[in-house]
Amino acid sequence: MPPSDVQQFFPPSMNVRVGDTVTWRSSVPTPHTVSFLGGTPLIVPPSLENPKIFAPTPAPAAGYDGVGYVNSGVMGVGFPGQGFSVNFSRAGTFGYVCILHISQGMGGTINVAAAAPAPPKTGSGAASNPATSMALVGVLAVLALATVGGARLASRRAR
Ligand SMILES: [Cu+2]
Repeated sequence: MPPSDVQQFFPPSMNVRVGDTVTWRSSVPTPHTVSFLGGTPLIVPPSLENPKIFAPTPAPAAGYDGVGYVNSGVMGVGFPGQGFSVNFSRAGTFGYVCILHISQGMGGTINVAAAAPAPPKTGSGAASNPATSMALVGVLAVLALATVGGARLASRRAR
């Protein structure tokens, strides 16, 4: 049996909170994208040569609210990007796809819950902005993975 190539994100869905940042990483040579269409039409043609797909379209600095096109650009070993991060500014369920493999159903979902309530004031004066702290401690690393010949799937959560 020849080596197979599994086109999927791992894990396929993730639960985070408003203010969290999700990072996708790829360590495989197969090109992939992490693309939130956010109500925009699918970019065609879905090819590596299409500059709208090849180049990153980062999320707004204030965070992604689920509206509009956000794209990692082509990621993978040998391609410009190996990682891509999106900070989420609004609660909701946001689907994303790999434009290059959308016909194979390669997609995922980020479920964004409301931000955690602020911790009680301690009076120490050292409390930081809860949203900022959440963004720093809430970084999740997700492998957007295709496997070739049984390469190990990996998922990492940094806290
Ligand atoms: Cu893909």
